[in-house]
Amino acid sequence: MRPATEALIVIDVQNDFCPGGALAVEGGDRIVDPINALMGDFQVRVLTQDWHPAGHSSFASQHPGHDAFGEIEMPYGPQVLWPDHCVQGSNGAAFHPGLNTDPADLIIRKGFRAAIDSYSAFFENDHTTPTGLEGYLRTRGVTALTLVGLATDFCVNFSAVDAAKLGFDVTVREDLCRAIDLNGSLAAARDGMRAAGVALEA
Ligand code: VGL
Ligand code: ZN
Repeated sequence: MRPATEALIVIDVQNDFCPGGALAVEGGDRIVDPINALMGDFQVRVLTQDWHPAGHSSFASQHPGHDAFGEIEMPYGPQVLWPDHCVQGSNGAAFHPGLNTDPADLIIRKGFRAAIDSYSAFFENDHTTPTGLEGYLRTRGVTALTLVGLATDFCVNFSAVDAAKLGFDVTVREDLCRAIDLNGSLAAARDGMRAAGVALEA
């Protein structure tokens, strides 16, 4: 058993990011069972849930003339446009049915503000609006994080880099993540995580 100073953060293991979902990540469902098993090793377990209102500004459907997986400039910087996904209350936003959510101490939702996306579990895409997760972990005395989930190159990556910048000791278990890999985004994410001091383990 890991000490109480270590938390497992399970990122966005939701139907829409699994095969058959709106923004399916290849093999996304294959990480579910081993993540369930890994939860047994940690005393502190947090799940995140991508949780967008219908018509969210990250959806390509809201930007006439723009296609999904293209990029636009938002007031807070560049934003990839996505197919409609993880709409609050939809089956796509639900956790994968095989994920054991009972051991979770905290489920944190993100991306619920219509005008701003939130890849990271710590900050929205303006890199300044906090989600509150930092305070939760610090007040529980957590100093080290292991991250798993979907997708490696977006929400896992942004969460890992933010956590490292905040001073947490961060490990990403790449074998328990799967990537979208858009125009080299996986390689860039791996470089960025390493540069931020994140340990990549397979
Ligand atoms: C994610 C794209 C859009 C993720 C969430 O969980 O990696 N990616 N929303
Ligand atoms: Zn999203």
